[in-house]
Amino acid sequence: MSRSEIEALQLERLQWTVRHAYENVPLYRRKFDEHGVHPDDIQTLADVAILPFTTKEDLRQTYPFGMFAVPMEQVARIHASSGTTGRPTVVGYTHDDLDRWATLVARCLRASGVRPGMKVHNAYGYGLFTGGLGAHAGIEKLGATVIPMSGGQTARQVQLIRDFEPDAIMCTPSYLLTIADAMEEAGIDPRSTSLKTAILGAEPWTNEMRQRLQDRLGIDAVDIFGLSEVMGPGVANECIETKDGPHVWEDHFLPEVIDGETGEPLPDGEKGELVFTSLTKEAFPVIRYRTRDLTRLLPGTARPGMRRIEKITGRNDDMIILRGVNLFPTQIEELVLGIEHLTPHFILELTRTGHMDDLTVRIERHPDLEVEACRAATVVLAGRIKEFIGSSVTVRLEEPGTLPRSEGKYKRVYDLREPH
Ligand code: ADP
Ligand code: K
Repeated sequence: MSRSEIEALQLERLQWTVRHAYENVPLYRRKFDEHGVHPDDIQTLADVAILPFTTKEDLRQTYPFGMFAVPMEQVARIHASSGTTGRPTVVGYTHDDLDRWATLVARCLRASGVRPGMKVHNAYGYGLFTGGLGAHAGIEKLGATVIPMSGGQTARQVQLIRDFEPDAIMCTPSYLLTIADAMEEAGIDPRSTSLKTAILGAEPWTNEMRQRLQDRLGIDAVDIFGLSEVMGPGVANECIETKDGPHVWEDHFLPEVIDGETGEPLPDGEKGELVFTSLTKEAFPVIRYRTRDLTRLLPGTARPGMRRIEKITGRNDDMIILRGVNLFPTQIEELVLGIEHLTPHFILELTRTGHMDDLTVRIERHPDLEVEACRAATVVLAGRIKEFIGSSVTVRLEEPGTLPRSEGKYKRVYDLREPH
């Protein structure tokens, strides 16, 4: 579809969604009324900006099913967010919602180079988390063969990858790193397996991490983005031919980027908080949902009708404030992976002495390289971080295999400061 065809479809679907939400979800009706807005006011796409935002707090207040827009007997499935940052939030899907979701994940897989007839190893966790079942249905919908492995049991994952010879894998980027390590431990060269493509998401990761994973496993690594409140995985996906940030499937979602402080919409190209309005969801429509993810909207490339988002490297909740400087774990990841002797296995610890916050980067040394060279690399890292954030941090070299390994979404930051 061309840009103008997409926009025409978006307007029609936006008008339907806004009315559907207003008529069937008391919270939306109350918020619209308080704001003095009505579904009839939506005459153009830009009119979306007159509508009030929806936040995770709205979902918590209506826990568990208060924001469902259809009677319960029409809800075919329930999921809950993994609750990385607090109480889980609950979402629901009608049969048609599930069908559209599967179709969108199938579209993501196709954009990633997967084709009917290929085998896909699905290592996203199955259960309430949208990752596992969301990916599963999309693989089936595409006409590929799904291997429903779920997360964990890493040695078994490696064995099944060897025995079943999948073409593609879906998991978090940090878990793929764990799997690559386990392959080496099992005496398997990670470049020698049948895998050609990895569709990675559910947590922020950098282009430097992409490069490492691609080199180490001899694969293409493609970014898939999504969140439970908006649907689950498959809201946006990179195209394998460009790998330049996920294209948003704009026939089903209307993205905006806003100034997180003022709530004002920002023009395309400016960085801010990503906001989504669903356009086709029946059971759980969302109006201007604030994701807290930070990115910018860019023109489409491989799929010119749709806009892209810049690869998401942080969300508001992950931000570390160290002595007044804002810092994202992915910024450290970028610096770490720019130094050849350092491994991607690191965690960040925040501590406090008196009124002073301290950041310690604990990083594993490379098992095959000289300890002294690794130690020298940590000094280089400390220097680059100081240059980048303007204050000193401690970098501690750890023995190989001693830091926690990812089994899904990786916990990179440990805040050991006293509650304040
Ligand atoms: P939770 O909020 O509990 O983590 P979800 O499982 O729905 O719940 O996670 C959605 C969030 O995961 C997104 O808002 C985003 O922060 C992160 N995320 C998902 N996919 C990606 C991706 N490809 N890149 C960066 N972050 C991602
Ligand atoms: K996620």
